[in-house]
Amino acid sequence: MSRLVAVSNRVAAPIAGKSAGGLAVGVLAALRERGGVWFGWSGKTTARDPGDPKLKRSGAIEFATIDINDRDCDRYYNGFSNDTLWPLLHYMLGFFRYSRAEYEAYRRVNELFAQKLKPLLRADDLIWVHDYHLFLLGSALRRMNVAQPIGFFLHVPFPSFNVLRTLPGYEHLLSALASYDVVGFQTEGDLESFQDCLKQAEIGGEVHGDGRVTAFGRTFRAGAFPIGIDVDECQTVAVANFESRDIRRLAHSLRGRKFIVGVDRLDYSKGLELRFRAYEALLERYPTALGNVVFLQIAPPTRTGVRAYDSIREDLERAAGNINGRFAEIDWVPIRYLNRGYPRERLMSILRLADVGVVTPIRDGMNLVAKEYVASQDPDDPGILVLSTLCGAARELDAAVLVNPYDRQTVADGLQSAIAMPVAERRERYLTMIDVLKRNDIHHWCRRFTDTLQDAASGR
Ligand code: GDG
Repeated sequence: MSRLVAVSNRVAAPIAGKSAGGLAVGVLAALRERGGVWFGWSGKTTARDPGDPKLKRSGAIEFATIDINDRDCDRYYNGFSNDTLWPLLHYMLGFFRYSRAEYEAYRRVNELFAQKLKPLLRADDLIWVHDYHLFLLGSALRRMNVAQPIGFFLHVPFPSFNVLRTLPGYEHLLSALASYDVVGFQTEGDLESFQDCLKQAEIGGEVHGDGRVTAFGRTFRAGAFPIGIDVDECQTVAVANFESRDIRRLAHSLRGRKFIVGVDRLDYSKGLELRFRAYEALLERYPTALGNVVFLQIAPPTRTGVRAYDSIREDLERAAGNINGRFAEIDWVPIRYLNRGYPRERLMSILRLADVGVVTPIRDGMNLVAKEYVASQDPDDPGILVLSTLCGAARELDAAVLVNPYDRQTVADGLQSAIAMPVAERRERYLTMIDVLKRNDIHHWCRRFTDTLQDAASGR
């Protein structure tokens, strides 16, 4: 079997359970099974030449990390990746900014990744590039005559052409994608958007019926590969920590009240303020909820230093303060808002404890928390998932209570119906969803992508 070389902007620290972020969780689980190399940025910057990658082995995974040049790092990461591409790909043009200097830095960092990765490669490697920070890596590697199979997986949505063309030079991104042997998306909808972009007159691409597309003089595969989770790991961890002191303390503090939980990186795409307002609507519309429901939102900060992320933190603190000020009693606080990360084991047990998992992004490629919430439940007395129709996971988890996150009344009604749902219906919905999760777990996702990549490259 070929060696798998995964490449992403950041690599997870080789310590289990420390990472907050879907890409890291997914790639780590995939590499744990198969072994291989994980190449990416160390998180540090340097004023000098970054030198050779630092290598560190942990079990079956070899971590290879490089520093990035001072002058490019901020423009590449906070700038083009997170202030330009992230809002663009999430259809959130209100946050979109563009600077050519930032794009140039992005291009140079993609070149740097290629230069530093190339010497580590073996002839029979499969290279799997992850996410929007590295759209240009495949083309940079090809220019350096790297002939190994290279696949690309986009963890976030792919927008429609009318949104994509907001980006000056969007053609360069599309043409860079044509350097890969396989380009993978989370959902059929994202795939269709991509195919539609290629078919535009100015691109002149062609979509063949067999999963192949032709554009920019190259024929390659494009497909939907919805990412899964490690269902067994999730269940095991959730159960193993359920009796820990922390979880018992949490359970005790609830005093038999219904418990709603949300876990999201602090990101404007996750719809947190709307969610808080929907919870407020629940308290307004359903007097039985007053004093009888607790909502815990865990939101570890990410991308601190990017303007939009600093202000969302303030907005949320204000909203939580408002709602608590309005409804709290001396022995009950409606929202517990925790602005920090937790170890994975604790998180999975908290999910298991919750009667309702609320996952209401306003746009999300997939959303692993939705899947983890379902997987962590007790099959005899499962909680129920309230899920946004605007995330990729809604396609597979259509037995959840589906809501449009922009409509606070609908979300409030969804929360209430989840709280009041009889156990027989909860079990039925759980069985439907757990079955989907087991059939398309993280191992299946990894195998499907790498098999397609191997196959595409051998037919090249
Ligand atoms: C991107 C796409 C796509 C969260 N807080 C903590 C923590 N987490 C873990 C969760 C989950 C992961 O981070 C978050 O994954 P999501 O999928 O929900 O969201 P993104 O980070 O935006 O992920 C997304 C994903 O990539 C995979 O393709 O689904 O659409 O945006 O696993 O449990 N983990 C720990 N402490 C925390 O406080 N340890």
